[in-house]
Amino acid sequence: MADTKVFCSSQLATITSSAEPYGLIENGAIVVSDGLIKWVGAQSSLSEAHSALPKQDFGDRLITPGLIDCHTHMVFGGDRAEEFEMRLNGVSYQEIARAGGGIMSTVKATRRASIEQLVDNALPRVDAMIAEGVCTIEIKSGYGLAQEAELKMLRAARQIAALRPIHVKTTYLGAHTTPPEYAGRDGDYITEIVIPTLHVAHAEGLVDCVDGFCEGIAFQPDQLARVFEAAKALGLPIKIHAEQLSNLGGARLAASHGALSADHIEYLEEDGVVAMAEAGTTAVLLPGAFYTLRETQKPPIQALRDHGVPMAVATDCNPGSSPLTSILLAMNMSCTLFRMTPEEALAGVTCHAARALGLADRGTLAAGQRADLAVWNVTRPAELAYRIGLNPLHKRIYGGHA
Ligand code: DI6
Ligand code: FE
Repeated sequence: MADTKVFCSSQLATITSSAEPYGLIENGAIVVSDGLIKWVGAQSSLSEAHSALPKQDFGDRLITPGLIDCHTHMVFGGDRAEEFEMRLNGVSYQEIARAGGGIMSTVKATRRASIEQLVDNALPRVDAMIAEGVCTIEIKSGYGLAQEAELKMLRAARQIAALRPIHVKTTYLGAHTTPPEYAGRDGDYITEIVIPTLHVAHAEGLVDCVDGFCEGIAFQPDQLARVFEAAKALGLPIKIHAEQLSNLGGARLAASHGALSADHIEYLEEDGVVAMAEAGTTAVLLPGAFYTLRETQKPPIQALRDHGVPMAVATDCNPGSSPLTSILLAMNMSCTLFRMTPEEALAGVTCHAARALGLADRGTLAAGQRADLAVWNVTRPAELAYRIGLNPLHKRIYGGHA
């Protein structure tokens, strides 16, 4: 029992389904051995052997699972602050896009950047996440839109995992939008770039999941279906950006392919919710993009609840529609803008975020889970979603290491 210890505190939010909200355990203890949780319960129920172990008592604090940001585009070149300023000085988004700005300006900057620059630019964002107790992040490609540039983004994401104590799950988003060299030839872009690049990236071990943007300004469902078939042939899970600006039936399509998640979904209707429920597809809600784009159509939270679709919450960290690196602010926004409860918000960045990434080994405090924990200076779990702009993290415990 060399590397076995006990963490104690006055409250554990286990995020397991128990009679208590948040799966709360008062005066709780977590026995950790070799990076895994061995036992969770009340301190008064610790076995004699466990009671004799080294103990770290966090006193009057709250322990939650380490947080998970299950949807980010944190690797990219340049930034879009200038466009933000232009828009607020009266230039329209369309005018900016016609002048080569918008998402294409990020594609240009990403293609120009070296892998070292991409990593260096992303690390402060990753560090901001770590400072808020995040232990797992997803990072998408999708600003390269050409083979080498997409591979560069995915390699940068893998390098980040080697440079920081954080788990990184990579998602290949070659089907983010069609680059200018394929203008008007979306189908050819999928055939000639998206699918061949997926094969090369997969062969290099760079892809954990495959995503696509289903939208009038991006790809149609039948085009993404080809990408999903290619992913399935490689044994890779899929997810989708769907129903963000309009309803093209993207979530239904993704559910029919057994997608892990459908993300954004402001314009999702009941049939799509039902399809997701039947397929076990998680809803990923991205209030940072809703806020930045000043969207008014809210995702169908009540229908998702009624049909038992698990709801995750993420930052969507990207330079255009969600320049957000705070998972705590995403939680707050999910409550204030979408009317989720603080309990749903916390489940959304822990157990349901894990589910959106296909990870069964994290996201709750339970025996067998990874010992990724966050210790907070708060007296009740609702404070995590309630505060705006205060970081109450006391300590992050990653793989059992405080
Ligand atoms: N939805 C979004 O909101 C971002 N990508 C996507 O599929 C936009 C990305 C950008 O504007 O750079
Ligand atoms: Fe996104």
